Amino acid sequence: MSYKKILTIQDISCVGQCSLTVALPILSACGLETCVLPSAVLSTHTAGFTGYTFRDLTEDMPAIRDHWIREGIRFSAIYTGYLGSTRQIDYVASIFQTTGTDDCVKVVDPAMADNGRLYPGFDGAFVEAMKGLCAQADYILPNITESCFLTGLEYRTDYDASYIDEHIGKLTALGCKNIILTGVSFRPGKTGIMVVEEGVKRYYEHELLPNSCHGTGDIYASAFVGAFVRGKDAYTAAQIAANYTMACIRATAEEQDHWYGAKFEPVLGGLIQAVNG
Ligand code: PXL
Repeated sequence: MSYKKILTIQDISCVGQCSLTVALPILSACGLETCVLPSAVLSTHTAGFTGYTFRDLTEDMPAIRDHWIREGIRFSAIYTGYLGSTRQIDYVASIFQTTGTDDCVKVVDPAMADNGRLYPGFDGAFVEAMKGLCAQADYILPNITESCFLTGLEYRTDYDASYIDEHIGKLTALGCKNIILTGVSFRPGKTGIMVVEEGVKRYYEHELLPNSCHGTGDIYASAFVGAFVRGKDAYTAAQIAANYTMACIRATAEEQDHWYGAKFEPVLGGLIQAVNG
């Protein structure tokens, strides 16, 4: 295999098993040299903790980008997650344009919302800027809530295939090239991933586990990117990531107190096997 260098841009939540503390180990386990650009540093993530610190690193971004350009550093893939400010999105777009190899794969997880609501601190201006970034990506990984904010569609928990087709139509109209829509559930007890690549739709349905954990969107996106950049096709990478995420949720279910994240570490071995299989 050619050794791939990937850049991931998302926050460091010092405690909470999400964003960079998840992406870095997962991408490394997938066999990728992983470089990071922290978008912000928080004492914890924002879902369930109160009084967390938040340092926005927007101001550091242009100097970091310019140093990489001077050093001739180029990435085979760039994957973005939770970003720290609306203004930062312009810097991320310029990092796409200036630090990618000619065939750089750009993946955007528009990590900004879940369960029908934006995360604390995000607003309409951020959503507008995120639409532009999604249009520049090769692959986007929204959940249904994020897709609602990107497309203006109403958030629903009960829907049929035509609702999902509307999402895909509107995301495509925004300029999104390939879409991995997560948390798509057509029947009780099941959920899945709708993969739309070059206009071709494929659905991977799997069990809906009774417990859900914070941070599984980041686990899913990181495992998808890891498998995809290692050469799996998008549908296979989507399956590998879904199976791994389920293993993480199962590993977490045993401990009631572990409410703030998913125990992704003990089941990394299964992901490594799947990616190398
Ligand atoms: O998992 C997404 C995420 C990432 N980073 C921070 C968050 C969240 C979700 O709440 O708060 C800081």
